[in-house]
Parts: sequence; C-alpha cells; structure tokens
Amino acid sequence: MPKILDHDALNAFQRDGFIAFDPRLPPDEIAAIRRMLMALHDSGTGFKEGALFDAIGVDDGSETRRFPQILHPRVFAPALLETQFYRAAHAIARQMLGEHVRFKADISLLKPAGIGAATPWHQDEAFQDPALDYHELSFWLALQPTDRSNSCMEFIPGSHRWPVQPHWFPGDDPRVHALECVDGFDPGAAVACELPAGGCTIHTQRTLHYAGPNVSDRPRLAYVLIFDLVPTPAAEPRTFRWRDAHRTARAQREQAWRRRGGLLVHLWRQRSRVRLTTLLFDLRRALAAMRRLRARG
Ligand SMILES: O=C(O)CCC(=O)C(=O)O
Repeated sequence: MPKILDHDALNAFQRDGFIAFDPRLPPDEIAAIRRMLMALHDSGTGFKEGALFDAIGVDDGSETRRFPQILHPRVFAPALLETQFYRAAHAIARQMLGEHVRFKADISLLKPAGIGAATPWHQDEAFQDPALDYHELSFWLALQPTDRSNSCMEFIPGSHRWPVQPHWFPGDDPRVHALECVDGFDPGAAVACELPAGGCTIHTQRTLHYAGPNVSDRPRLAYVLIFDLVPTPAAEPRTFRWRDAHRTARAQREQAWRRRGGLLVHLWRQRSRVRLTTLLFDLRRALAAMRRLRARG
C-alpha cells in the first residue's frame, strides 16, 4: 500500500508550504530511475522538440549545459510511471488535494558535477498563465544523497501563502529559461532540506524555493512529479510582466516542432491526462494553443 502522510506531517505542510519525507522506495527502484534519466540526458533526448534544454544558459547548443532539464521524460521512458514513487506521490497528492487530483507533469533535473548552476529563488506559479489560479504539488525525488554542496532544495517557510512575487530573468537576459524572484523575501530565512538517496520534498506552486550550485564531484539528479487540480479563472486580475518578455530558445524549438506536426504527437502523449470532467477545459486550452501558434505565423 502506498504510504500517506501522518497528521503531524500534514500540519507541518500546511504551516510551512513544504515538507521532506522518506517514501521508502526500494534501492533498486531508485537506481533504475537514475539509470533511465541519465540515459536520456546522455543521449540528448528531446532537444529538437524543446523537451531538453538548459535552464540557466542561452540554450542555443553553443555552451556546456549547466542545468539541463528534460520535460515529461515519461514519454521517452514510460517505465518511470510504473514505480512505487509514482504510486506513493499520487496517493499523497490525493490525500492532500482530494479525489479530483490529476497527474500534471514530470521533469528530470540534472546538475553536472562541479559546474551545476544554482536554481534561482522562484515560485513555480511565476512560469504559468496569470489568468488562472492553481493548486499544485511538486514531489522532488533525490536520486543520490543531497545536501548544500550538491544542490539540495531550500524553501522559505510560509511563502506558500504569499501572492506571486516579482520575478525577472537572471542576468537580465530574457533568453534564459529560469526566473528569479527579485523582491519581497529574506533569503536568510531559508530552510535547507538535506535528503538521502530516495528522500523526497513536496512543495506548492507558490512556495519560494532555491537550490545552490553543485560543487561536488558527482552529478546531482532529481526527478519531479507534479499533481494538480484543474486551474480555475484567477480570482484577482494580475499580469506577469516577465512572461510577455520571455524569449527562450526552448520555446522556439517547441513551437517549430509543433508546427511540423509535433502538436498532434503532443496531444496524443497527453491522452492519459484527459478526463471527461475536464474535457471542455482541456479542449479550450488546446484551441487557444493552436490560435497562439497561428497568430505567431
Ligand atoms: O532541482 C532544482 O534545482 C530546482 C527544482 C525546482 O525548482 C522545482 O522542482 O520546482
């Protein structure tokens, strides 16, 4: 039976907006997830379609990647979702967000040995559409022991109750995928979550978080599963200035790929997420995406 969180853990999560816990995964599963993801990174899987990108560089293929990420690695290695980790995260997401929770996305996050870049302070919601309100949980699985020397996650307790703070591009460069929270918090209040291999943190879409550079002599790899409720129209009108100004090579590669027929491949890959109850919402979103593509020429 997948483990769910006890009362104390749930209270701590409500209070702080994050938690570290041990999902007690078998060591051979942790090793298998690590092997699958490293194989995808080593072969450069997904670069042309914008799934693989460098989150911290200009990502035009000319520089060594210092923070390579792969979006939805499960489509390249479906066994990633046939794991105790997936089942445990799903059970906990259901416990926390209710029976309508759905699997949203998975991401592989690599910080190469010695040169792995810091993840700037940010709230995940800053990347999303300001016209919608979100309820989201990210399960961040450490695939080796992780501390401050190799980029463990750090959080600002209580920040999950804040609105989205002002964000901008690291180095003022809109080609960089990462966003950085530029105001409204004290980094001195950060709590670092050191984890053993197979340890996990959970955070919400508003919890401010950061992870330092990887100065160790081993790559740091993390695997993230995200679960959410269907977003609803935002209660308060808001704009995210940085979203309109963002110009990443990743998004350009994805757009070019979708125009060449990748959109159908993308929709096919998303089929397991389609629910009758949310079909109308998903259809509206797909049509809006197609309109945006057409408008951009
Ligand atoms: O792994 C990292 O360095 C950052 C992860 C992150 O930002 C996230 O999971 O939302």
